[in-house]
Amino acid sequence: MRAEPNIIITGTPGVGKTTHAEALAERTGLRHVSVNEVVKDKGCHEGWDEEFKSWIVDEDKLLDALEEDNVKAGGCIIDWHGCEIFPESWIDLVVVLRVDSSTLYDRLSARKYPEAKLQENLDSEIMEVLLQEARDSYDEQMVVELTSNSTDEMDSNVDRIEAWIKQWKQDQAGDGEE
Ligand code: DAT
Repeated sequence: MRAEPNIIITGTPGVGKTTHAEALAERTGLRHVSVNEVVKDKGCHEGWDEEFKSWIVDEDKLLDALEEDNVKAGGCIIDWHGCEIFPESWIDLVVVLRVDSSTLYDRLSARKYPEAKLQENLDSEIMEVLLQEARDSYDEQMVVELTSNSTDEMDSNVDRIEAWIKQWKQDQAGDGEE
């Protein structure tokens, strides 16, 4: 039983996961867990992929590191371009952020992604790979798809998730009293 929920913010690189997670952490006091940073800092990888300029993640090591960090106790906003590795029992809500292709192209170009990596991520967004992964891995009611093309959309997403957290806590408190 968790006193505070665990929320995954997932989606293709560039959709706005980090920006959303940081805004939510600031507003709610929940902890932003950047999985990319855990992978890097705790060495949860099998080396560096030069073509894709990214770490080759060792999922077992990553889960061990998150377990050691007591993530399953709750109160975490988990930010990663994947969600299927987390046990369903750890998670209360999965937010999948989506963007239009042209917006994603601009954001990933600004990051100077190599061509192959940029194209792969654009394809992944068009094919709804992360949305499908979330739907395959979690109960349908736990998965929410939100668009993140503009700052207005981001503000409204953050409001909505904050309201969801408040409601979740009220529900938990209510359950405890019965
Ligand atoms: P991610 O963590 O998914 O890779 P990010 O949070 O680093 O994405 O955002 C990538 C860039 O896009 C960054 O410059 C901030 C900008 N951005 C993200 N979400 C946005 C939104 N809803 N409206 C406008 N800009 C956004």
